[in-house]
Amino acid sequence: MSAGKIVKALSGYYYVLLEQGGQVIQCRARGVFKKRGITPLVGDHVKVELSNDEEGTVVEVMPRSTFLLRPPVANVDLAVLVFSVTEPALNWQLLDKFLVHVEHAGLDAVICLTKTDLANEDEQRKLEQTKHMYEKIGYPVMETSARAGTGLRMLEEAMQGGTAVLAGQSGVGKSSLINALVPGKQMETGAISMRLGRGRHTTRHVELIPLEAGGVVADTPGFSQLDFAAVETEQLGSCFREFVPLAEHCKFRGCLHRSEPSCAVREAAETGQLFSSRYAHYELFYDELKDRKRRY
Ligand SMILES: Nc1nc2c(ncn2[C@@H]2O[C@H](COP(=O)(O)OP(=O)(O)OP(=O)(O)O)[C@@H](O)[C@H]2O)c(=O)[nH]1
Ligand SMILES: [Mg+2]
Ligand SMILES: [Zn+2]
Repeated sequence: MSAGKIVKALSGYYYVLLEQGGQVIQCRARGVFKKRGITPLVGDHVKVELSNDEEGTVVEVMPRSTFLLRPPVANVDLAVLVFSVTEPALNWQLLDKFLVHVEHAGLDAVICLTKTDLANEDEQRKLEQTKHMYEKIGYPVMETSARAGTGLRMLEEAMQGGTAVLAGQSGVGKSSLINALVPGKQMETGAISMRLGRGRHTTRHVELIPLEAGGVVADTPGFSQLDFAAVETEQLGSCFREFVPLAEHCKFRGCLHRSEPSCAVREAAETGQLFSSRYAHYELFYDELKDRKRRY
């Protein structure tokens, strides 16, 4: 048996980078995983049984430090939430939803705004508002353009040394960022009109790519729909970073920050100490979670 790490998953195959020797082996996963409801993920540390020099079977998945199901990756330290300033338009509601997922999974996050070369005046204003708001909340915000080659070093610095994942809607420019960052790497990228016309996503697999500065980054398929699979209503407040210190002053422990008396979070929202969109999205997601529970 050999130890390795899954660096790519595609069409039912797992590509495992062996710890010893450094070659990549094409593997199937042992059938028993499916029965147990375990899906090996890119980033997983695994044990493989080799059939020959090029093929093997994943027989064991080692415990994970972190994992995300959307995009599907394990053992990631940093989520880079990629949002373009245009095509598709920057959407704070979706950004807050991504942040809930990432906080819930216990990952660090940075926000990467892309395609800054395309921003018109309105979009430039929105970009600046976004930067102001999310940096105040505590997330680094980077401005990049793969086309113009700007902001890339800062992004690389944020990712270097660990395992990062690029997450974001289809067409925001995740693969283009990788191509601009990693010499010699050419991920497939897709023109917007074609993709939307056919409803297709350009990247369809997750892949770990080594960075020159050290560390790895995962390119992932884009998505726009995201549900709160694993989040409980009681946990939602703690996924809004800036609510956490306020919540200590709520009268009731386990306060849900909706209609409880003496709720420090709601009071902060009412007096303008919280960004209004953040509290509005909290309410929206809360109702979505409640609704989901009712349907079961
Ligand atoms: N002008 C401009 N266009 C960009 C930039 N980055 C990406 N694009 C274009 O946006 C389109 C989508 O880019 P991709 O890199 O394929 O987007 P993606 O996020 O990887 O999309 P999926 O793989 O479907 O998730 C392509 O036509 C790119 O050329 C940028 O910084 N500026
Ligand atoms: Mg892509
Ligand atoms: Zn409260």
